Amino acid sequence: MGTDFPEGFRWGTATAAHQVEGGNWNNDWWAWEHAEGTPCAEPSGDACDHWHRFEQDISLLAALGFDDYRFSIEWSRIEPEPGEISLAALDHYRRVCAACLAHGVRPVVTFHHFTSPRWVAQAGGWHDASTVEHFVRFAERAVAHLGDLIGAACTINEPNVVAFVGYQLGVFPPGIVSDELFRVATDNLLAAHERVVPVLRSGPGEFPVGLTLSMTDYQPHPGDDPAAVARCEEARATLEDPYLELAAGDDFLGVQTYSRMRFGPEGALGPEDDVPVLPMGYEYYPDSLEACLRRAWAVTGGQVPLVVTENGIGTDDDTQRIDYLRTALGGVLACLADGLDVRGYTYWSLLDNFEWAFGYRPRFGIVAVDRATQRRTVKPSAEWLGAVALANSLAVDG
Ligand code: GCO
Repeated sequence: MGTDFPEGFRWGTATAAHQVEGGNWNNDWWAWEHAEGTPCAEPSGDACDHWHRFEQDISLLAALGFDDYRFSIEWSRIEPEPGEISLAALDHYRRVCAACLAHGVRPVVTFHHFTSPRWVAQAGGWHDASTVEHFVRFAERAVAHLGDLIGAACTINEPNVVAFVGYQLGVFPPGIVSDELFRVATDNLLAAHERVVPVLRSGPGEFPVGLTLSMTDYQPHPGDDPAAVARCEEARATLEDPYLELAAGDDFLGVQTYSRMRFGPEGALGPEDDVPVLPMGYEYYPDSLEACLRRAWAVTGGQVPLVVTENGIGTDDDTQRIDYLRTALGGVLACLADGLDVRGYTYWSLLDNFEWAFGYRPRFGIVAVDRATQRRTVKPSAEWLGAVALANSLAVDG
């Protein structure tokens, strides 16, 4: 297996509005962070002040060697009240797209990345069908204003996580634990994606459209135990397959993978002895990316181009980050060598940022942020990954 990626393979890095912009007070996550008994470690606050510093950050990622910048637009800024559109917010995101293009970077725009306006949450959120209609209307308005500058569009980020963590674990808003509402929310998220794809394809502008799916390398232990195998299959059938089936009609499928999860006959098993555990609580397991790319390819029948729209590691050990990346990217090369159509790799994240309920503790960034001063510091992993991007090859290691 070679070390070179195919001609045209794209290299990107990613953020999400609520995790980096700061001051997103009008959405369900800000309310969740300040709610009585919240599971959140801390509030997002000013985050990385990316709302004001986006130009500097885009200039930095371009200088490092990245082709793509994946970011999300914040619904609660664009539509602060039902039907009330902020042209100032839309113009802000036009400036973000324009800054990308001015630096030779393709803007990859996510239309929903975990957060919804307070008024949407108060109207029922994803377990109310009205949210589908509201999201379609929002997407129509946003693409009308931004479409001519968009390079690629992700409809909804990890809809399976929005449903599972919000309605089965109760750790994300609305913090409900209900099998029935989990199913309703899942159906609404699937419907929202299906309805918004043609909306985004209608332009203005012409760009590929897809969803980004959280995928996990589910492993039965022991490997041949029927009950353990059944638990893995149940997790895939519930959390991944409905989205993979829907993606069959899309221009790409965004695969977002970080680690594995082991199931024994009785249920989920914790980290395996002697396998490092990361601040997120899951194992250091970079081989998971190849496994999930192969599964996505198989389930979609090899008909949908794949893009790694998130992969990375929350760690304070930047050498460990480079080791993780080297193995994960080796897995991408193995997939390419076997004919899988993988179009690009986007590292999560450009900046150390607000990691949802975990707060700022897990550091996924290749660029450190001093949140007292907002000073950015490029980590060695940023230089390394940027060199891989510029060479389009893992051979940078010599
Ligand atoms: C997710 C989200 C990101 C996370 C990242 C690290 O996958 O949960 O897309 O917002 O920050 O994955 O956990």
